[in-house]
Amino acid sequence: MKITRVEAIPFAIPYVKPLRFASGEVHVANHVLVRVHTDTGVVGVAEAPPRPFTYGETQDGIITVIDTIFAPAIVGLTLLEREVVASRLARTIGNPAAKSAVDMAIWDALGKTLDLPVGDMLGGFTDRMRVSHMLGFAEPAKMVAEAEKMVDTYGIRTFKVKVGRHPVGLDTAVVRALRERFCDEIELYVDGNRGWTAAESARAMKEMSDLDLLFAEELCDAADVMGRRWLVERLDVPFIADESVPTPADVTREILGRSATAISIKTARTGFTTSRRTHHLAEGLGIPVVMGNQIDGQVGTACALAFGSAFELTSRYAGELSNFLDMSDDLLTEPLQIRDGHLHRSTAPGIGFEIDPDKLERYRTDN
Ligand code: MUC
Ligand code: MG
Repeated sequence: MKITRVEAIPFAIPYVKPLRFASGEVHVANHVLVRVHTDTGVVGVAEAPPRPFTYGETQDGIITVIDTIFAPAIVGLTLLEREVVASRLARTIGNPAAKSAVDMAIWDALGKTLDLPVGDMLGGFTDRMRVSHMLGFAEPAKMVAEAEKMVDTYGIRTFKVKVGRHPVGLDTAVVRALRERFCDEIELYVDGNRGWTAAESARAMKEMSDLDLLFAEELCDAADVMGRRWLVERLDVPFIADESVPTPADVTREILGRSATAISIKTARTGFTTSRRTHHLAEGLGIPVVMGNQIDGQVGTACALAFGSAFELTSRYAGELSNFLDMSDDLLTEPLQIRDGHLHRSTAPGIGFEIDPDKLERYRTDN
């Protein structure tokens, strides 16, 4: 059960439809596949998506920090020493996606070694999650057409609408068009990725007060400390902190400081080990949790599904598990299938996916 080697492999898979939002846009999945090798021949796998606009990480940076700092720090430890791994990784500041991929690959290797699914090892609450689809910036008619396709093809009935543009009417028109088209057939919430000021957010939310929104997420920057408190106090829906809560300490600060009333857990930035801490903290604080998406590929989505389905609190709301649908291809031997609006987690040992060696060969960029 000893870790013998950690590999960080860059790959690039283009998006068919780029995702655009207030803090950036993604055209190509330039991710890093992380493989943790062990002395028994078992290999654990996970992926790290670089998100410079959210955490400052780049593809090259993720590979370098894993190759030069994380791998030497953990080679020789066993798969059971996950808290030792966490403590050694924590000596380096930041780098959440790189740390998380290493952590989840270790869990994958442990599950494969023990012949157990990671979702069961983490909590085993359910075997499925409802799926929420993220609608990136486009014309209202295009966003409605995309939602129609998601409802008809995949049975998805929860949508997170990206907002944060100027004038705010650009976005409120989209949300209104969606509500008018689907009436109470769908759940709707909005995510501003810090694009608006607190005052703009308040105005937009007032304009949408008759549209039955489920949540509002990160509409303005948490650095606008008093502005955000002022906004959150005025809202009559939970305000989700996403990029402002990359660590459990951030969750405590934002929630006790009243700048948020709900959180997004993303396994891409807190892995399984820290996501578990964040989950327990959220349970103790009594706040809603939504499983978020870091614009993950299918490997990352399988990780979010394994974690989200493990607990009651993380599987209560639909999880954001469909961004991979916008990619032109992926790395798995058996693609994830969304049916009737749900993703079912695999019962295979580990996180529950296999990498197709031909696909990895085609998309890796280091050969
Ligand atoms: C989201 O929920 O914000 C876009 C930026 C990011 O950090 O994550 C995605 C989705
Ligand atoms: Mg968000």
